Amino acid sequence: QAGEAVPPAQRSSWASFLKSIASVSGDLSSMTCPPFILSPVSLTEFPAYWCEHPELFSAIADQKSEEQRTLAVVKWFISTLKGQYTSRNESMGSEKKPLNPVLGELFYGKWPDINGRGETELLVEQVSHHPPITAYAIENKSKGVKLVGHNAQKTSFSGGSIIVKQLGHATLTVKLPSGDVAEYLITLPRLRIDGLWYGAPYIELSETSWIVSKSYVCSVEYKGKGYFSGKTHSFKATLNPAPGFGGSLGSHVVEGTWHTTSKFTSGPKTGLEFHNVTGPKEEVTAIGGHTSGEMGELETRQLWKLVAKGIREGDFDMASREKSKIENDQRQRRKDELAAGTKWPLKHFVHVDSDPTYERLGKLGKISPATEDMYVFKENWPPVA
Ligand code: CLR
Repeated sequence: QAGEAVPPAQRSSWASFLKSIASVSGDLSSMTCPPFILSPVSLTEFPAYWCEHPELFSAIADQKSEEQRTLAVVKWFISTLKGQYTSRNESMGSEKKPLNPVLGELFYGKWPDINGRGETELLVEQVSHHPPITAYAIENKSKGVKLVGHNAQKTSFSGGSIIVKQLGHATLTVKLPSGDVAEYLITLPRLRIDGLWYGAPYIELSETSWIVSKSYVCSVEYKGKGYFSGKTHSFKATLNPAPGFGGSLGSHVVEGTWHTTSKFTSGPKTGLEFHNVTGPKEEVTAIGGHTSGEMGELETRQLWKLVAKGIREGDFDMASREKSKIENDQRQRRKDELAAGTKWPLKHFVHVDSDPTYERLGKLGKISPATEDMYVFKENWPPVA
């Protein structure tokens, strides 16, 4: 039944929200939603999903061969999908609308050094408000593994679902004992948000994403219920040596469901388990960006504190009052900048129009578009004084 999962008092507001998304396409971030669907967490916290298994991230550095390292990268990548795309359903009952970050919003965090895996640090900055673009850097310095990327979304509406095309990409680099740096270009899957009619949205992934290095091309195909395995959240990863590496490196195919387990279905490891995320995950520890350990006013949990409290405690009047304050303050800042002829300075990133690594590696995977812009990470870590 329509709106089954929607609190009765919010059903008409949900119905008009659905009507409006059918007509507004492109950017859903600033649309007004009924309170039951609001999440108290800003999109600037989402890059933490890349490291819910810190030991898989650091293990990338411990591999002895290019083939093993590539498998470790793919395993880490697949193991992040459960958090990225199903965790709101697990923690809040359905997919929700995250808080829409303001320009310059920041999030700093870390995962501690346990069992010699090294500490991993996370830094996120909202580098554009309209359209929303989030840039991040995740680094395990002791192991020499670093992920830098940015993402944005383009949304449309089709057959009752929201279709989200992810723009942006990430580059994973690994410092090798030889002094060389291995680079892996990572692109992102397409999302379909289903269950809207009932008021219980959830994500299914579709199409193909890529992990490409100079020696391997890995495609990850995503299918939902009723496709190749018939199961929800299915994927098939195919790893093939890049042109010129055919003789020395093996091919592998892995199949399974990304929110549970998968195994090798072709190649020398056929039958062996590949990934398994049925166990616990490790949430990030948020840290204040100041050397004193305090959070600045643009740090996400400080900025949205009262809005989040309102949403969590069902005090939606307070939530919307506090949200308006933030938005008005932002409007004023942009006006002042316009009047002064200045531009908000990014703290940790520099925007450039093209990414040479993306162009070079993207070609091997026949990834389109042929070029993308990027946010170069300024290595002034740790954060602010
Ligand atoms: C952000 C980047 C992360 C993966 C990810 C997961 C969930 C996505 C989110 C991204 C972008 C914003 C998103 C969200 C799910 C719902 C939300 C598409 C891609 C939209 C804006 C809200 C739709 C509102 C309905 C739930 C009512 O690595």
